[in-house]
Amino acid sequence: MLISSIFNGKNKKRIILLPHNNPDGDALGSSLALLFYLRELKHNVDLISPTKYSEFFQWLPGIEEVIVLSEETQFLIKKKFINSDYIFLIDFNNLSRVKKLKDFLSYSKAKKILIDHHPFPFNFDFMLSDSTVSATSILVFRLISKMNHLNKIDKKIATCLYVGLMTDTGFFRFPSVTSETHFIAGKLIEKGINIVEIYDRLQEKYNKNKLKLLSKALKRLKIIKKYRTVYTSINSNDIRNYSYNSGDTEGIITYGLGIKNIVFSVFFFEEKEKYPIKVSFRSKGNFDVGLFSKKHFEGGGHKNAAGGTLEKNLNETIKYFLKIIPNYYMDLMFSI
Ligand SMILES: [Mn+2]
Repeated sequence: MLISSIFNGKNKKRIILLPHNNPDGDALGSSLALLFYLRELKHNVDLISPTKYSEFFQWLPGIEEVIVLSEETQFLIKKKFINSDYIFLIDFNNLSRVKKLKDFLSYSKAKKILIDHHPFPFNFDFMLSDSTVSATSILVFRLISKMNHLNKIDKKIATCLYVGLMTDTGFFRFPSVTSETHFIAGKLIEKGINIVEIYDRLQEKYNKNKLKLLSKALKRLKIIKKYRTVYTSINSNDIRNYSYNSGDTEGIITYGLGIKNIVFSVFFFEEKEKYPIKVSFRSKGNFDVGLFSKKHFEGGGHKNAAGGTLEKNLNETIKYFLKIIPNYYMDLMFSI
């Protein structure tokens, strides 16, 4: 294996860990776990985030180590990119997800290693890509396990990986959950993590503004019984009124799927007063929202969770969606 030399501890390397923008629990959890692990192997490791992470993750072990790209840090980061031997691309499959760091990546002669579970990834020097697993954290666990280093997983690493598992599986309930997911969770619990505390931390997701945004979205929720579909939206007015922070609309989309017989939930998000409109999709059963998004919203994703965009205003985007949806009558009918 090309990268095994990183893990046998013989040569010290300069390594950058790079999660996607607005890193979620899996991106941060996987990256922080790798940070601890690779430092344990005596490498020189930096964790660099293309954008700020949500305050919600401020409690994660090692989070203070994350260097966020900004006016002040950009020169330091550029230097690190130029001088690095390896760059790990974590929990994303497309370079558009690292924003401005895309340019830095192209300057860097470092070997690029993708660790990710999204389908149809770009090609890099080394690929640890498996779209059948529910979280990138699983791939990190597999990697450490393959290197016979399970003994190096301490409570901090285990906590980070467990957060990745929890958040990307919706607390172990998505269809991507397998016996391996639970096997790994079990191994992490053996490391002494506090699962009650982690669960509580991950549930503390509301502040006043976020709850107000959610209530706006729920009030606006539309149900189209015939197509087993629900949709709702948040517009730029809402964002101004409730001083929106990145991540505040997270989870809104999942509420609609809790309605009996609904298999398709859509969330339209007018983040700024301009195009494009961001659209998120969730489904239950066989209805493939990844393909749906790819075909109609220049997006993509997994079978049951995907996102895309449209270069129209909010009303036009919803109209466009309502025009398409009758074509999927049979697919939605027989999704489950
Ligand atoms: Mn993930």
